[in-house]
Amino acid sequence: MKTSSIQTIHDITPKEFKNRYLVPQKPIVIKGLANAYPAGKKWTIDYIKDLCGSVMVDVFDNSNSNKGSAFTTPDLKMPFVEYVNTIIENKPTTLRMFLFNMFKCKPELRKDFPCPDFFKGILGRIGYMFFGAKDIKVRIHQDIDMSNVLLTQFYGRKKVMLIAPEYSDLLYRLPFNTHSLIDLDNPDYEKYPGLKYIEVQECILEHGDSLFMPSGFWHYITYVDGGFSVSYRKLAHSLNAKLNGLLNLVIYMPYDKVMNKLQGEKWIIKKELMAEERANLAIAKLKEKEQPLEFNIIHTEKTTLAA
Ligand SMILES: O=C(O)CCC(=O)C(=O)O
Repeated sequence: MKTSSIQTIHDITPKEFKNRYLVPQKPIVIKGLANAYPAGKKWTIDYIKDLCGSVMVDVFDNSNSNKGSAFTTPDLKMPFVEYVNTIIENKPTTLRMFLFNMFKCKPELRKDFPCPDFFKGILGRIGYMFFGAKDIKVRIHQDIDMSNVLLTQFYGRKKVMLIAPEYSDLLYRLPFNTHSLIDLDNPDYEKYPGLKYIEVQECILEHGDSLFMPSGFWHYITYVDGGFSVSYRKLAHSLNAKLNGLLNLVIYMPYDKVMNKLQGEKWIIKKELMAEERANLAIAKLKEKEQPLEFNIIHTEKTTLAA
């Protein structure tokens, strides 16, 4: 596994974003982007708590591993204020909130942080909030609709690890969904040898920073502190990714859900075996590519010695 840091910049124009990052599908951190908007100062955790405190929110339990399939049904419902207090007080919890549709709940928030110009598109009006306590991990996944994502941090720090979609087979992607069972914090190279070949790009987001996650990029997130962020989405740039997103939503995810219901653990084992086969094939292809090079070196050395 090779690791590098995601490039950081301080400013960006729509043209630069399109040419340097969106079209080549390259991740980038834009430092302090939110500070150019009223939300940069205004959206403290207490402000959000006071504004949305009485709203009943869906909460998901990370300890309910939901092995190999998407979290779709919340484990609990509670007043927002109750959940946010666990973050503010830094209390340990396995509960997190994701895909909280903030603008539906409080439309007045939109003017404080509208979708930045360079990221505008037909999905630009959908803003989701994500909340988590210190040390919460967001398991490695791709977003099911394969959209591009702009994730902006407003409170606390978050470590994000990204892996390009071309490594999906080597990451042991489970068929029919967008998850993998590998643990990037403790990569088990014996069980998952494909991990030796993947490249991870990482960053730590602090207050106001925005991360562009290109379409289909795998992400694994650790809440360094309790905190919250907001994401905007933009349709995938390539037709292929758009089509994959659509297939995930209308065919693969519903099929996976039905099979989970019908076969339970058996279905997961089948998917794991399929993931392993795909990874072994990808490893064999990589080795095949390396071989002619080794052969050439040995061959050249022998010819030189003979001369
Ligand atoms: O920050 C989080 O809690 C999760 C973010 C995420 O997975 C996403 O934006 O797709």
